[in-house]
Amino acid sequence: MMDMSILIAMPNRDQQALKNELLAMDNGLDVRLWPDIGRADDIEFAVLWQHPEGLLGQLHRLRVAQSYGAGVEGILKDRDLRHNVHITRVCGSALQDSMSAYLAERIAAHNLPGRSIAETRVGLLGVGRLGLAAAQHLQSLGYQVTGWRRSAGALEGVPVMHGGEQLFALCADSDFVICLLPLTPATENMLNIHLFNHFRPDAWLINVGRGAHVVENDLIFALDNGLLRGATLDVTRVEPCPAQHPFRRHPAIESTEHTASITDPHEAAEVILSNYHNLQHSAPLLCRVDHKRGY
Ligand code: NDP
Ligand code: OXD
Repeated sequence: MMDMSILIAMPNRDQQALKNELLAMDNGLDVRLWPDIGRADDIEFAVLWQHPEGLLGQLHRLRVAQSYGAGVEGILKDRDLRHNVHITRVCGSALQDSMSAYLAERIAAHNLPGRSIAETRVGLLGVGRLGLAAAQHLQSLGYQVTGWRRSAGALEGVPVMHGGEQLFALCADSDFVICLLPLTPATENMLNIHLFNHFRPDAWLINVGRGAHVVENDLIFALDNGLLRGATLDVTRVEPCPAQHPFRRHPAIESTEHTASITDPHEAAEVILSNYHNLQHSAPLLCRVDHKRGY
């Protein structure tokens, strides 16, 4: 069997650290770091995060585009992505645990004095790998958690709702609304004035999905007009959020710098290596993404 090359193209992340992790697991790998991609036709597997424009168009033999994070919108929006390229992403306990801990911390920091944990209702939009783990963690701490998802199916141990009407009902009934959705055409701009109109005035929004889930002016209007109490934003449309942005000086907005859950290079390397071997053996890939669904 021919070995293939792995390209790491993530200009804003520590490419070398990931290469070191991969080589520590298998020192026979041919791992290339962007921009030194060598012969493009050797590359069948690419690890991408905010990858440079035009790169995918050069990789004619690419078979797997592996995101270095949980989100894949940066890969899917690339017009050079071919439909026969498998998309995979990082998933695992390090990513989940860090997200769950972040959410528990921010909820505790912003809960109302006198409201007990057992009385506190959390509405979690998106109960996939990260959302379900967070829901279970928050439940274990004693919070009342209800999830909201695309499909109608139930989830073991966590009550779930779905569909537009139920989304409004869930927000109307939640002290904290958390967005842990992937960014897709269906979820973009979903945190808008129509939704904020259904929030409780003392509700707190936590957005850890993507900045483009939020209609920014709608959020500011909603906060200024008492439709909700405040918001924690880990993600913004432009990152880092510019110093002059109105979110920066809004008294009811707390910002964190996309740090809710940061990919652990070791966990990422384990997924990448498994997928690299699975690809060679025509075995099912881990943490696959559906092109059409967008997540
Ligand atoms: P998953 O793909 O595992 O789960 C996605 C969830 O969102 C599923 O429950 C899915 O529903 C639901 N969903 C998708 N589309 C819709 C829709 N149109 N309406 C209702 N529900 C929908 O994703 P992960 O849990 O792994 O990650 C979620 C996102 O978290 C990532 O895409 C990324 O944007 C963000 N993230 C942020 C980080 C940070 O540090 N801020 C770190 C890591 C990720 P169903 O169950 O029915 O399929
Ligand atoms: C991710 C992220 O998608 O860090 O993993 O946002």
